[in-house]
Amino acid sequence: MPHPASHALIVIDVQNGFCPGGALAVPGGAEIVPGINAAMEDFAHVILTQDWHPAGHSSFASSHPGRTPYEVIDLAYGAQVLWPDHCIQGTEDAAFHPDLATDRARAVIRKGMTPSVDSYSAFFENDRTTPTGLDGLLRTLEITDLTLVGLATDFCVNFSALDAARLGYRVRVEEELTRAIDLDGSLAGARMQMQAAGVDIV
Ligand code: VGL
Ligand code: ZN
Repeated sequence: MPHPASHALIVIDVQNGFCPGGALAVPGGAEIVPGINAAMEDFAHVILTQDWHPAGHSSFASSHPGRTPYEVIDLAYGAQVLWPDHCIQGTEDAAFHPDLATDRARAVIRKGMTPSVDSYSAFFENDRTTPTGLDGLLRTLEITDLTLVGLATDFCVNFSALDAARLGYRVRVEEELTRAIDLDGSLAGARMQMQAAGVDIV
């Protein structure tokens, strides 16, 4: 069923780096690609996000001597999980999954480009204040309703959904078209946070 033009599909980080074989592979990450391509047909507006880090990014464990991936450290803006080096600008790891129907996208929002700040959300960097520009794009297109799909449910999809709800959008997460990293219960935590924020998880 097609959605009205006020409704956009936001496809979060469906990149090689988050699919099996990638640097930060999410279990089953590639499985959601056909369903996302099919969902795109129902939307007038499709927007993709792309995790797009400079080499040596502060979210990489390799940038912090003595640290290993999945440790949590304190950065200037708060707690930060350290990740394996992933989605470095211009690499195959940062490219979209080859089967993703990227031709349908109106815009690609790149994030995580500030060397000292990570960015899970499609709207704001992890300092929760530096904008990516997505909110302005959606507002000028008079979009009020968002459906979120992609990777990973408990990080970039969750943070994007929470920011979208805070900004006043009606937000749906199509859980079948997401996959999670699930570190220490982060998926259950993400579901609770999204529900508390009024996000519709379907
Ligand atoms: C993501 C961890 C680090 C994500 C991106 O797309 O969920 N997670 N960078
Ligand atoms: Zn990242």
